Amino acid sequence: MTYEQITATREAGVLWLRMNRPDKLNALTTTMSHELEDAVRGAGSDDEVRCVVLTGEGRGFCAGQDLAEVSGEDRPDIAEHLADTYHRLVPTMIALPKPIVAAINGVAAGAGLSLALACDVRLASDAARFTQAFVKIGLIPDSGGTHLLPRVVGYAKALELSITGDLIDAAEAHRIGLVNRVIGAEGFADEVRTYAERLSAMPTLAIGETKKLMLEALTLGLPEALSREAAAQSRMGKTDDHQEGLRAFSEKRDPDFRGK
Ligand code: T3D
Repeated sequence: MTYEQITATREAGVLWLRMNRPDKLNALTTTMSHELEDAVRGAGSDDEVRCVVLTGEGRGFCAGQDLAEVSGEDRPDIAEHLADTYHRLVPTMIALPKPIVAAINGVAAGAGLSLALACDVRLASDAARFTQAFVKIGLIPDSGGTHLLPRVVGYAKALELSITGDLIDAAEAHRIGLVNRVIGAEGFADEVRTYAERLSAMPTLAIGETKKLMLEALTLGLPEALSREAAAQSRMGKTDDHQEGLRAFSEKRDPDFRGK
């Protein structure tokens, strides 16, 4: 699929989505948001895709909403703009029944940070920086920023980052649990590829179910969580990948999972 403001490239089982407005640190326009939504949605229904990587071209990951697009007298009401953009994209990313990895190559600000938070794993280059930039322009964290950040780093740190807008580096982001791993900028692309390829060779259906169950369990009591686990495990027990996992174990070899 060809897009204007992102590139989408499939390499083996990994779909690479690159936000592609490097001169503006990949600031998000409505077009880019719609293109990302389309690509992520497509990945969900494409059996060949078993992992998605979201990253940025150039020195930025994503500087958040393109402020030029939402400045001026004829700007739409912000709620309408959010409904048309991030409120479609972020839930689509979270509901993707496959792993999605944020490869944070540079600065992630505002809605750009929210996109990283909507991914399942965050790998950061040591050149990455992070800011809940919203407050610096008199706004509140949107695009899921009030919901996702406290779940990832805890309430106190999330609130502090959100009311100060402080820019933190990759080491601090790792210390507070905002990113899973920090990788030297030089080897970043290779390490992300290795990580994504590893995920793409895993039992994709089980990963999709795990994402869904864990998210649901955040608001469930134990009995209901156990009941949903049982229903999901019953489905997983009927998959080819489960049979392959059992065979591989007994034959003392690595499993060859197919995502089915
Ligand atoms: O209406 C609605 O929907 C509201 C929704 C809001 C959601 C949000 O995301 S609000 C938050 C929006 N983002 C920001 O406020 C961040 C603004 N950018 C910055 O604070 C800084 O650029 C960074 C800290 C991210 C990076 O700083 P630095 O020094 O590394 O880069 P720079 O020199 O500031 O930026 C490089 C270029 O990117 C520059 O363009 P130029 O002057 O070379 O032509 C800069 O203007 C442009 N750029 C950076 N961020 C944005 C942007 N252009 C448009 N929108 C941006 N968000």
